[in-house]
Amino acid sequence: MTSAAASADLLELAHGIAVRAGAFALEARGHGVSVAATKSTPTDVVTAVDRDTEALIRSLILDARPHDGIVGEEDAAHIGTSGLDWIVDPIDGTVNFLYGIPSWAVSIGVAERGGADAASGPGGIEGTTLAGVVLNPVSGELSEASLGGGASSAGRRLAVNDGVPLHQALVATGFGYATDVRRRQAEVLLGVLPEVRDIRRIGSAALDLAALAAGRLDAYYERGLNAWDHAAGGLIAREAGAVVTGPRGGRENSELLVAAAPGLHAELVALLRRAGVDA
Ligand code: LIP
Repeated sequence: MTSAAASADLLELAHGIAVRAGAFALEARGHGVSVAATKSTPTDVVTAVDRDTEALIRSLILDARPHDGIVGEEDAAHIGTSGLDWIVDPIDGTVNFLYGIPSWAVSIGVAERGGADAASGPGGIEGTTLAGVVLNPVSGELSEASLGGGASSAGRRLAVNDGVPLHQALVATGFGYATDVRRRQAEVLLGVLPEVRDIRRIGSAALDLAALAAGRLDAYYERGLNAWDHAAGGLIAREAGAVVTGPRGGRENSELLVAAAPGLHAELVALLRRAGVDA
């Protein structure tokens, strides 16, 4: 296992790369943005800025750490030999980015392959996340964490809201792109919405998890995420005191992610199970 000092060094590198990538994406957006291609559905879009920003992030990572691996949303996996993988979403909240809604993020996580946490399933982290950065380039808010080092933003320690009962909870969620998945997610929402304070759909898992860590949300759940959506934000939320789980209380993956302070997490898992989710 990598030492805390090494995790702190990885975090410092991820922080600097995220700042440079965020400035690049923000500047590029100022010149206009258009859809370069679609992926799983006609509404699952990618822009040239997504691709160019990921290319910049990849080059900065490999310049600094040429033997590391990279798993990114917009390009093929780069296989490394160091045992460390960088898990990158250059623009999380792509639709918000496309529409000019100021809620999108550069998300960069670093995970150590293997170990007890290795098995997480599709859309999960193959190993243990050591460092994570989530930057909203529009607001400038950067949230970050290293394993065991706590979570912070602008030097302020982050902590989830504790002691919030389910019926008082502000809960964020999100929806996939495929019609059948969205219909099922809406059915689950019918069981959740009447039982909580309210729902927020921000459009970026990374920003949802950073907001949870900062106490601007009480809980977050979503189904259908990719590893790059939640790698960094999941560590930030955990280091801020959240319990983060996936299906049947295991590790989060593409099937499910549930995150909240301990007491609320248990209540939300029970509610999701009543709504038919294998939480
Ligand atoms: C987004 C996720 C978000 C989800 C959106 C989308 P992308 O990732 O961060 O939580 O609800 O549908 O998948 O596609 O913008 O990188």
